[in-house]
Amino acid sequence: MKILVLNGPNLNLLGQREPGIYGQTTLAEIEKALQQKAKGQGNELELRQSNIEGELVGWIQEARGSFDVIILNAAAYTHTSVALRDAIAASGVPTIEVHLSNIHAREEFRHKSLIAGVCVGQIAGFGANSYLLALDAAVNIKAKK
Ligand code: CA2
Repeated sequence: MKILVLNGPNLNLLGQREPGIYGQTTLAEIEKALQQKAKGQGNELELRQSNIEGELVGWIQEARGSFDVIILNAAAYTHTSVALRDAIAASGVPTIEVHLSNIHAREEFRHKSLIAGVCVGQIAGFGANSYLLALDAAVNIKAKK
């Protein structure tokens, strides 16, 4: 199975700033752990990060026909982007929403996810492990198909 892992704005700074909220693990370290786990599962991963909303939209559109599942941490765009929501719905690729922090236990503006309604499910609050749990969920989605 082919899985596309997308990370949104500022996640490239992980482990370098605000370790109190987002932990000390860098994005490169998360990606390495994901690659290792995916290899063990026999899955193929492609990992991308962008600070640009339109770039994320383009990647989601292009995923149709090329990827079986998308794992997406849309970061701040989670709470603002109708464009990302529409792209997920249009692509038809099952998408798992991921967050490092528990967005429901934080500021009120983070409680609302505009993408949640078009995703298969949401994994939030487990730090870097949220991504690894999402890989398990991806395998489960595929197995059910
Ligand atoms: O908890 C998550 O994974 C978030 O998607 C992270 C976003 C935030 O806007 C969402 O509400 C929840 C923020 C990502 C910014 O990451 C940084 C990492 C290090 C330093 C500064 C920002």
